[in-house]
Amino acid sequence: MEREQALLIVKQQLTEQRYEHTLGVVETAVKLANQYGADVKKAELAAIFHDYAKFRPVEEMKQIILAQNMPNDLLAYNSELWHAPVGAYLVQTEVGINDPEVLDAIRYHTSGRAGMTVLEKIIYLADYMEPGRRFPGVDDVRRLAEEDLNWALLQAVKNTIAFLLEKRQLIYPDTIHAYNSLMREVKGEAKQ
Ligand code: DGI
Ligand code: FE
Ligand code: FE
Repeated sequence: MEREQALLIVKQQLTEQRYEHTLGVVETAVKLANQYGADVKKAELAAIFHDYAKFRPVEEMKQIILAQNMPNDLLAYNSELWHAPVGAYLVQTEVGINDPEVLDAIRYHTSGRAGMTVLEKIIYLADYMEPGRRFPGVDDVRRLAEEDLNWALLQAVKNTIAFLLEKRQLIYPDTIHAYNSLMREVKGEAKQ
């Protein structure tokens, strides 16, 4: 699917502000894909659609998680997590995108997971550090991203976990698994 057509489709699903965020994620993801040798077209498509389900009603997302046999432990954690797997499903069924790598990048863009692909890492990181994001620590992550994808992502995941701890929120296990897996990667140990 062409960029302009994809952007028109997603624009209808989002607020103006969320659409601007999406354009920032696209710009950042394309840059990271060029830098780290990922498929630029896939990065662009995943970035365009990563928040496709962001504004679906919680009840609709819940029904999709149950009906599609998604990990139902999701329902025991923050509903902020749900738009990612539900988005992957809706982008496939409503938009007709079938590339499993693109769909996985959307599916894991919020939680992360163990053994993330380069494309998944790029989308997580682009979502975290696009130019419109302004929170403490984001500039450190932007600097790290110029040098090393894994270190930048590790810092972003660490900041996210610290933020959740500070707010006394639950932490979804895949986020912890992402952290452990990246830590093993940067330490040069076997991936797990
Ligand atoms: O959709 P966005 O706002 O662009 O960003 P996102 O998809 O990364 O959603 C982030 C929100 O999800 C963020 O405010 C933190 C929240 N969240 C809640 N529980 C968890 C979580 N994020 C992670 N990584 N893990 C959690 O367990
Ligand atoms: Fe999101
Ligand atoms: Fe986002």
